[in-house]
Amino acid sequence: MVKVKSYANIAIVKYWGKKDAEKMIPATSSISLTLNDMFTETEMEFINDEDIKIAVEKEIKKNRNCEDKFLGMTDLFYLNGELQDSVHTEKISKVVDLFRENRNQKVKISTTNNMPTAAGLSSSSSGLSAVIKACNELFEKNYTQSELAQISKFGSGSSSRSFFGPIAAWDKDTGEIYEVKTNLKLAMIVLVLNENKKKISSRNGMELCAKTSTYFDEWVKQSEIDFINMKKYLAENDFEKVGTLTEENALRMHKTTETANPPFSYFNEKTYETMDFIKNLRNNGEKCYFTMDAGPNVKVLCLEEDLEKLAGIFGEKYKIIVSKTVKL
Ligand code: 2P0
Repeated sequence: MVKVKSYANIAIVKYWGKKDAEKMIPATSSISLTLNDMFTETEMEFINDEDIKIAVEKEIKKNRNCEDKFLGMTDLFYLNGELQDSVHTEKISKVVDLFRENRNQKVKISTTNNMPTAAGLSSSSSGLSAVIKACNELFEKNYTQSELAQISKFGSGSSSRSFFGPIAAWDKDTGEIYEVKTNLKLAMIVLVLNENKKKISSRNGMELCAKTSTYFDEWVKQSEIDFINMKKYLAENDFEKVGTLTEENALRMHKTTETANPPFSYFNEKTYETMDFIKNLRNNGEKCYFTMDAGPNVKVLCLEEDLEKLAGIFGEKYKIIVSKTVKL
């Protein structure tokens, strides 16, 4: 059995749209923070048909009338202790296929997230990258971090950035995934406004925006400038400019949802209130900036030195996850 740990990442320049879905070429280059306190732990081992039969029978006994959900399972996938149905398992099986020689090499994967799953808290980035790391060990491939990142993007684009930290970039033109250097010690506070699963997955959301948003071409053009500038501001250790651009880039990404057909939004009322709250704090001298992904939750970008103080302020009003970045 192998056991691995992988970290979630949150983008400060967003990946939103695919130029070529088959080759996994993103429409936009992206930059993210890899977070020390938002992670997935994954165990993986080889199993046989009998193991699958026993596990499925146990599940059916526990929960009658669910036989159909577990038909044709070829691997076992447990998420936070619960056996996942064949549809969810198949998604992970396809990722394992990138490593195994044939489907007779069956595996049991047990994964635990220390954060809510699929609420736009980037559990897919840590989850997928953890499966890739586990496969690398179980199938004894010895791939480098760069090679693993390149494989991981086929599981989920954002997961590829979790192989580098504290800051990672994914370049749309060269395809490279690499560490970005800065002397800034960045950190994040996730404000958990809603723990429910998101209504529109990132994959479907970005596809709809790329196909129908009247703002999409402009988003792609501006994002190219944002990517260059963000790298410059990080190299210059200019936190104010990094923060300001983080907010601007996030709002531009979300503008593509408002201008899609049909239009949609990942935000709720609390998201808007929270953005205002953060702006007010800033007007009062606090160094903090917001960003949002494919869900209503707000992530606060700050400096590590202000983490404790800001956690105190946000903790009074919100359920929070506080995280430094991790050096990989
Ligand atoms: C990001 N997101 O850069 C952006 C911002 C969400 C909003 O990458 O289709 O789950 O598997 O490549 O990686 C989430 O997208 O999508 C994401 P696929 P993924 O973090």
